[in-house]
Amino acid sequence: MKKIAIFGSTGSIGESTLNIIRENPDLFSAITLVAGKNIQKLRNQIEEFKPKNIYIIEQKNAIKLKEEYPYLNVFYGQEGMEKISKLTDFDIGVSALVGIAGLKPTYNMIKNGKTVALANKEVLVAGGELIMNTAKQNNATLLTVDSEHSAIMQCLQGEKQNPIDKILLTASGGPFFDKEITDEITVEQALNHPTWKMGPKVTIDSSTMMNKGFEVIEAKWLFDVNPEQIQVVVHRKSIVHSMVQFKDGTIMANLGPKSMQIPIAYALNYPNRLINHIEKIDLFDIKTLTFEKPNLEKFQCLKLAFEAIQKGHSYQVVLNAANEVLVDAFLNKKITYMQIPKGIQKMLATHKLTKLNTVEEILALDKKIKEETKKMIEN
Ligand code: MN3
Repeated sequence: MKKIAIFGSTGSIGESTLNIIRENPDLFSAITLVAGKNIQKLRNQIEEFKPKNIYIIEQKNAIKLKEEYPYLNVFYGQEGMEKISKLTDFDIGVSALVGIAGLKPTYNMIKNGKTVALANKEVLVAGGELIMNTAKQNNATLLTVDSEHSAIMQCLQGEKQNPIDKILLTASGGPFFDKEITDEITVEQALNHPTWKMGPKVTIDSSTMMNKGFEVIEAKWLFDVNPEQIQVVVHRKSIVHSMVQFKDGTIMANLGPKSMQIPIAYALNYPNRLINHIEKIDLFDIKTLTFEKPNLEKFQCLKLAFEAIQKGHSYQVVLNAANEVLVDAFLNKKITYMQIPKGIQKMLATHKLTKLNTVEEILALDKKIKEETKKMIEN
């Protein structure tokens, strides 16, 4: 029986993880549930999954839950997050908190040499170099539940001795792949993603292809390749989840249904596959698969992500922080669509490479860039 600690249990990755635990009660249990503000959802999860440790942000909610469930270890606030992420009573930690807030708790788990299933993008985009070094030093295992990276991980299974020639990272292309990108693009148009239903920030990142840029950065760190070895391949049907090309010309591809539950289950039960009830794909229904090259002049955000990799780790922190503030400003109709890449470019241009040795240094740079980006938008 594997004990799972879920950081972000009330979000969509958290719920999918609990789904898998629910369907496989003899294989998994949820020992730790970390939620944000949604006390009622957390309460339902406590009733059903009987965890040992829980976290909720606000103290008053923590007090309530302690009264209702006196046998639970209840944590809250920043200090509570430090403590709960340093517990070692679990087998796999699922890192699915939203935003940069996920970085420190994930770092703590890795520092303790634990196995972590990564869903939070910031952990590698902002934490890249530090996270990978810390994992190596402490013998921690990093698994990923991002569908593309899970696909790559699966393509690399049993291929340790074979160097990678290229990673072929697939992308759906978003709503504007076949359209022109102009300043007239509205929030509503950008939020209308053709294949995936996601939160507003990620949906905008998908439309600008910044989401793919972040995934290029993740792939660079996870699989230890150079940016020239990563080719983004636009594949509109999202049937191929990514591929690896080897030096002999062989391409290994991972195909399957569009369901987050599959990569999550693969990480939880790694390296074994779990049986599920998800509808299988029928190749005769699909008939054709298409692959296209993204235009980096059109998708400036993707180009900027490649630039940030070339320039080094601290540039990736800047890219992520500036993007977050600019996307928020676009969603609140303070800036136009094209001002997102323009703003990021400005922030990258004024940055100088700095060595980031601790999580605190990364968080400080993140904060500084966010403040500067806000100031830039106001002017
Ligand atoms: Mn993905």
